[in-house]
Amino acid sequence: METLKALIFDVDGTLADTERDGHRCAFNLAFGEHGLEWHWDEQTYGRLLSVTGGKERLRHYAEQYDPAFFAGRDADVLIRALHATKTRHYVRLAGSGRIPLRPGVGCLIETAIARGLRLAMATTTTPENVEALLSATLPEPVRRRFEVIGAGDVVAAKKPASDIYAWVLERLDLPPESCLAIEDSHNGLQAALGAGLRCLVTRNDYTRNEDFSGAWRVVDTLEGLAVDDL
Ligand code: XBP
Ligand code: MG
Repeated sequence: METLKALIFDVDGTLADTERDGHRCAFNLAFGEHGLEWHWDEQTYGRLLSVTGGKERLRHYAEQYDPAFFAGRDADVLIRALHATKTRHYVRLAGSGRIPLRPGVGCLIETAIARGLRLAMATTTTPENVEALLSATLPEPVRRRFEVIGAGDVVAAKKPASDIYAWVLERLDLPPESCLAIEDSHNGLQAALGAGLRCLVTRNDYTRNEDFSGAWRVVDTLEGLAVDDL
């Protein structure tokens, strides 16, 4: 096995339970602000997570459950406006510090830095969201160590497509064999595997029963994980 040189972290569901406690709440606040009677409870949102990307998820929901929403209007404009409101709410929620890192995440990041590993992120979410979450949860000298952050629409095809990992690997200028991806979901795992990466999966309440075939290891928490074992 090649020497490990970098860790590439997914954000949502991996660093923190942002889906349930952040994105879902922000979507619901946006629905209220736009006068929509939509509401995504925890269970409904769990099902909607199979569609990655907030704009893509909104479009899917409207097409499936409220097709009249688009009648005679420009769907792209509507989705973009709704999503911009959602992002504003998410940034405020995440920025307030009420979404903590999952257990073991901060420690793993700090130990990785101490061992000289390079750090990056590969996520489907909007860049402002990453910035808000990191600012509220990690000290600035630690945040600075993430040298590549691949987020949102920098690639056309979101996870489970491997494009975002390919984008990050290219900027790290490293082959996939010398990196480890850390993901929480089936879609994220597929994206990492598609880019040739070894992938550690840290499951959460939303993803516990998903198919993680092909993962290097599957754990329920990053707590107690030794960098030397990666
Ligand atoms: C995360 C997502 C994101 C968030 C919403 O997937 O699917 O879409 O739910 O973010 P992953 P935006 O953890 O696999 O990267 O609304 O900013 O798109
Ligand atoms: Mg995720």
